[in-house]
Amino acid sequence: MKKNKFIVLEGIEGSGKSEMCFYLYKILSKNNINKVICVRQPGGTIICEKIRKIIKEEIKDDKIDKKTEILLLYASRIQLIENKIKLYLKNDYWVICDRHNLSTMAYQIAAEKKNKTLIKKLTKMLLKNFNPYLTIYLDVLPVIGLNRISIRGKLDRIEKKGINFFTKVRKNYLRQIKKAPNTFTINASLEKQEVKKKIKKKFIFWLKNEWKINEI
Ligand code: Z5A
Repeated sequence: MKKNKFIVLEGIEGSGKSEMCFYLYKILSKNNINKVICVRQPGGTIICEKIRKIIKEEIKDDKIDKKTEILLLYASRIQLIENKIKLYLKNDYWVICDRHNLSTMAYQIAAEKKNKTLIKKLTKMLLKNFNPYLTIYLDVLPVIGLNRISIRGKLDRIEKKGINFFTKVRKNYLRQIKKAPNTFTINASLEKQEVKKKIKKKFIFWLKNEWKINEI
């Protein structure tokens, strides 16, 4: 796999990805690595944020088709990669991304198994060999993750799908993670400080070994 500074966080809702993206950012900046950006999928550019809104919204009198959803996710992903991520990587930035292709493998295959072939074809055609050099999977039990986000407030279209759906999503993640290179899993059902401690330890080990950053 080609070495790059593209790092992805994956996990179901309430696993703590958004917070941990900023935690990685902080770890890097504490170590004088200041060329870092955080982005999310779907989203991350003006066009991608518009696509995100369509994906997440519940639209009265119209229902998004499962294939439309997949195509929108890839449209947003490619837009973000080509117009932002690659440019920043080229300028020697670290790019920390909240979700990437494994999300589609986990969510859209849980929504409809027969779309696996389409997803694989789109991955091959559109992403080619462009992969994150590190993926951190935050593994939370669906009951815990859903409880965290229900405390937070109103649920969106996908969040409303319920425990059975998220149990399938998690199963897909665990299956994919086993096959994915350069990945580590963190038990994200634990208390926040404990999760941070585990991430810090593994991330710093990775930086020292993969990037030979010794001063960390
Ligand atoms: N989606 C898809 O279907 N296919 C795809 O290919 C892609 C995405 C790329 C994006 O919405 C939606 O798109 C998502 C999947 C779908 N749908 N859903 N549902 P999003 O960005 O709004 O959703 P999200 O990515 O899951 O974000 P989230 O719900 O905010 O979860 P999070 O980022 O993992 O967690 P967080 O925001 O950091 O924390 C959530 C809350 O839990 C917050 O109040 C924290 O303080 C709390 N938290 C976090 N960790 C802990 C611990 N350890 N203990 C206690 N409380 C905690």
